[in-house]
Amino acid sequence: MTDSRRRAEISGGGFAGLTAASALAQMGWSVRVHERAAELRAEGAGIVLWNNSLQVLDKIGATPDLQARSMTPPAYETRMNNVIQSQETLDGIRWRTMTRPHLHDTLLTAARESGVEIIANSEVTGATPDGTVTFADGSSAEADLVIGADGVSSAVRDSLGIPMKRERSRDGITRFLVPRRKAELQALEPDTEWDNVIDFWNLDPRVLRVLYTPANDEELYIALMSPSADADGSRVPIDLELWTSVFPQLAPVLQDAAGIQGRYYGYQTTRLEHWTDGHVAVIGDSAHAMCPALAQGAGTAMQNAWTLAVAATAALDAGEDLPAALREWERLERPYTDLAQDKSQWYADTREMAKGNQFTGDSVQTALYNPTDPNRHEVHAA
Ligand code: FAD
Ligand code: 3HM
Repeated sequence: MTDSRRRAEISGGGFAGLTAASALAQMGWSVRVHERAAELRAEGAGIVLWNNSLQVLDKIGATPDLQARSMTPPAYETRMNNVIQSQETLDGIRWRTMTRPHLHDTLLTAARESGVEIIANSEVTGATPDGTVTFADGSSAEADLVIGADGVSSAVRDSLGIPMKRERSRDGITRFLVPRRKAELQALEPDTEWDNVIDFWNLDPRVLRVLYTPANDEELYIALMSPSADADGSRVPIDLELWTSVFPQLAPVLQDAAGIQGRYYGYQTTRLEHWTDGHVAVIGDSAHAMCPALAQGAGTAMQNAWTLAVAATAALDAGEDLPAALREWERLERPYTDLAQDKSQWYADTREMAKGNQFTGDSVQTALYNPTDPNRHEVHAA
């Protein structure tokens, strides 16, 4: 029997690709995800998600799984030279911290349970606007919708020749997952609430920052920031003596980090002239890699994955032209992502987050967005 369902071919089994896959499969599509790597797993350490992506996880049925191994810290605390600048309790804002492997496992489970076919060792080499996707083994496939969710070096995006601008910032970060060691930290600084996210900044005499983010009861995400021009600050494995001399209160967890190779990641922003071409759309880092200041790269990837699935399904249900519907999707949705990108880049360039009390106004607009609300464009003018 032939499969009469709509077909989607997705390049990339990261947060964007798996979210789009689950959404489309649940809307009745036949979906294949092609992942270049031999195994489906997440690189990196910890992650923060906000209302915009948590709403999408609700819709694809992944929330119970996610909740089981994630947390909402009591506050986002900012310190300068170890002096508290602010403790933002983020009242009324839904947010959660977790490890990246846990988020990825959660999305993989949702995709498998939704009937998505996930193919590892399958490298996409490109796509054409008519909905053809080509693979490294020389084969090709046709689809109603092709999604490029293949990250910052996207083959789908590059094969379409979409003009792109890339900007690099002066700072960057090395990320680690280490044991919490709460009792040891408490012994060093008994008055500290070690369940908080704590953003430890030092700007003078040297720019070094540790973003301390509990991910669950056992695991801690720490991100060590320094300018790329600072050879010792950006060295991997980390220079333990340097980091403990500036952050002695974090010595036990810095010691664990020093035992991990790590990779220094320079902040960058990429902007595309357009996100769609015919039957092809790009989402996530493929379309809009951003600085991590507002912790919205994956969040906007998942938000765009959901709204793309809804827009494509609605267009085909109504017998409308899909390429036109994809262009309209970009027009309506892109401003929310552009805002997060611009603001994150501004924070990365100015280091203004060090002042504390930054999660207000424009900085939380994307976090508060609800991509699953049919009236969202009236409620949240971008
Ligand atoms: P990726 O995660 O890069 O996934 C792309 C997938 O495609 C990979 O599995 C890759 O193997 C596969 N692939 C690539 N090429 C091909 C091909 N040709 N064929 C088939 N498969 C292919 N975001 C947040 O929301 N919150 C945070 O707290 C946060 N913190 C961050 C901290 C740092 C330091 C950094 C650097 C980023 C952070 N981000 C955060 C951003 C977030 O990590 C990314 O935006 C997100 O991972 C992008 O997901 P993606 O699925 O688009 O791309
Ligand atoms: C969660 C998070 N927030 C901010 C940064 C940053 O500014 O580098 C990184 C993060 O993982």
